[in-house]
Amino acid sequence: MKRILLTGAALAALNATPVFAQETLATVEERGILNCQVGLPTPGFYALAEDGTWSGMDVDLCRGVSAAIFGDPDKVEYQSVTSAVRFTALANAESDMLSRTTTWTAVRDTQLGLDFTTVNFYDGQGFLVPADSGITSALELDGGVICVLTGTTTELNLADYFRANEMSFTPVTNENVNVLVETYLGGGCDAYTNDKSGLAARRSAFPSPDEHILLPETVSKEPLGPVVRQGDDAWANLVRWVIFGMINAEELGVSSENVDEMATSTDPNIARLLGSEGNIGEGLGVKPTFMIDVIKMVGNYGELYEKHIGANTPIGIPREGTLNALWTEGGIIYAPPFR
Ligand SMILES: N[C@@H](CCC(=O)N[C@@H](CS)C(=O)NCC(=O)O)C(=O)O
Repeated sequence: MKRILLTGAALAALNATPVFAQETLATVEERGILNCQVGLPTPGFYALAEDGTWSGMDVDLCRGVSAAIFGDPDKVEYQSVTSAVRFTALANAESDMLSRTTTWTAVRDTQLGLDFTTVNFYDGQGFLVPADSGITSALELDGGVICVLTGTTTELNLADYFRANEMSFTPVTNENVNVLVETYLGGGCDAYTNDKSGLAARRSAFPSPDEHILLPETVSKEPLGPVVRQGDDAWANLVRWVIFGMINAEELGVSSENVDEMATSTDPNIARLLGSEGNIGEGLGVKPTFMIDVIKMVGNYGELYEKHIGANTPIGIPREGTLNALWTEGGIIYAPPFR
């Protein structure tokens, strides 16, 4: 009996390994829909409106891939799952890509059967506290109760940071970010910790955002980016080069506003990006002018940033002078060339 059970488990494990290698694009085209995994609705990154439409920085990467494949940014079905189950859901092929503030780490990249494509936002972990708590530094949180999301790098860094600083803490954990935020707002913990972008996003939806402050410390590196299943390099390339295309577009001054005029540009870098010269699309399984659709229908990297999370949005994450500025402006947003 035991042997039979073991055999069953082994078979289940075998079935879970990707039999989809090199077939994702064909599967998506045949289905006519891109299955894109996001998290529980989060302002700025993957926000859900009352009418059921999704929007945000990470959602626009799904839309960009959809535009590249279908010439339509909205052939996407969004799958909203918690951080704790995101990798299993992707590995089981419930989605074609995951685009939801996920940190690229060695273990995730090498031990889960997954592949990180690139980084679309450089972040770091911070702490949010009530302004009237009087706390001004994370080093004052010794002995505190900290709200932290299960299944995240946040959980691991929290333990590292307190241990490194010889401080103690009591974690309050939950898989559901909404439950955790309610706990924090109800006074159930002294601080809420997450990626700083995530804290800004959540705070923007608080009843009184001004009553909460972000402490100055950044306690980790959180390079966030989309993830695909390992074993389909062509698919990983497509996701990666759509994002590289959005970054190159910003660098070259090509936006959703001017892309039609730019399509006839004689600048060789622009001509290759927009497909009037060469055929980068061929190696990706899409048409030569795929980036025209992506930029026209979704936008360049800078447009996405300003629209969803920039200084003039309720999320209000400044870009200038940060890692997320273009490399030509002192940041590290840099894409390899289209050639
Ligand atoms: N970057 C971390 C955590 C990312 C994370 O989960 N971010 C926030 C952004 S607010 C979140 O709560 N997302 C909603 C969810 O968990 O579904 C990781 O990859 O483990």
